[in-house]
Amino acid sequence: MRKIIAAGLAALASALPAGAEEPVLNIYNWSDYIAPDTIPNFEKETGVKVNYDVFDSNEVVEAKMLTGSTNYDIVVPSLEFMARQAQAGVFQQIDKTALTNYGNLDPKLMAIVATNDEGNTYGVPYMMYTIGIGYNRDKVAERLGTDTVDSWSVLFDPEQAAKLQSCGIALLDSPSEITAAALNYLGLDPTSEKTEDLDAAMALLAKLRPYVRYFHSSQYINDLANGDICLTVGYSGDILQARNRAAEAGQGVRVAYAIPKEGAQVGFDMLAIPSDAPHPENALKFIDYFLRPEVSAAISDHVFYANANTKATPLVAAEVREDPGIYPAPEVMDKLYTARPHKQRYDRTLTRAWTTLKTGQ
Ligand code: N2P
Repeated sequence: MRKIIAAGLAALASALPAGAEEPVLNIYNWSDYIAPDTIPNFEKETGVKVNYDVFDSNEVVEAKMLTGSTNYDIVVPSLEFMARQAQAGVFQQIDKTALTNYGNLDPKLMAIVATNDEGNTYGVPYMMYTIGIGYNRDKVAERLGTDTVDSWSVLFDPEQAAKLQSCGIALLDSPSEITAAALNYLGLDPTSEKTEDLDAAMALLAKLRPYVRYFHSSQYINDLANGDICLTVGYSGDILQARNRAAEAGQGVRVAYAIPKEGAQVGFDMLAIPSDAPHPENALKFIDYFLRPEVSAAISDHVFYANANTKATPLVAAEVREDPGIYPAPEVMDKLYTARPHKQRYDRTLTRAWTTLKTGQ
């Protein structure tokens, strides 16, 4: 039996044109980050079978990528993480000549991306996000006397955080992003790697720590939607998905998203192809498919994140395109900061400090 299968496979392999890839594509993307028909439509059109895995943390992806041999063809790290991994040789250069829709990308956003990926060499922007505050309007109003949050002080002022403890505060399990928010609140450079700045950020977070129910980077979507927590630091679109789920459930839970007035992080998640990807041609095929305006627009409509495709913008549903939490106004954009790739040594120190913060030891 095994021999027959082997012979069959050999016949199949020789039937494929020389150099052609088997029709398979292995994608590793963030959870809650794609439209339901994106993959099925691609499979139908190309005959390529997609294996789709998800994650919710850059740190987890980075550990895997640096170990190598992941078998993935497309991974979607955030830009500053992709940049670091690219320096370590993890990704191959994007063959832009294979991407007929590359010209749809917004030159202004591509210039911002290029500050961390010189020449836009290693990645194609998938979606843009901000990191802000998601909250339950009524539970916050009961405790703080207003149903509108506009400042990081709801967290970083221990008196306010203490009042919200009973209804549940969550934080992203993301050392880089939460520390940057703390640095920014303190008026320090959110990309600082100075020891004294990290100490100050950790001291601020330590004051908040007793009031935090959990650290997790995706669970808050359901918890906010169900009213099980009342405040989280999270990713823009995920919080807006929570708002949407809450509205659909019709139980009267009102969720809102705030980009606080002190500023917040803006970032890009990047489609990147590992150096050892088994199916790099199929990866490019998928990226080019994604760059079609209607494909990018359908994803934005579903996940509430902005894409970087100018031709897609008019196709995005008005309620999404006009939501300032998804496509921030220019004056808000001016207050946002981007992250930079960490140096190895800082990264180790940060990871240690983060573990200490979470476990209290
Ligand atoms: C998707 C989260 C993507 C934004 N759930 C964070 N990179």
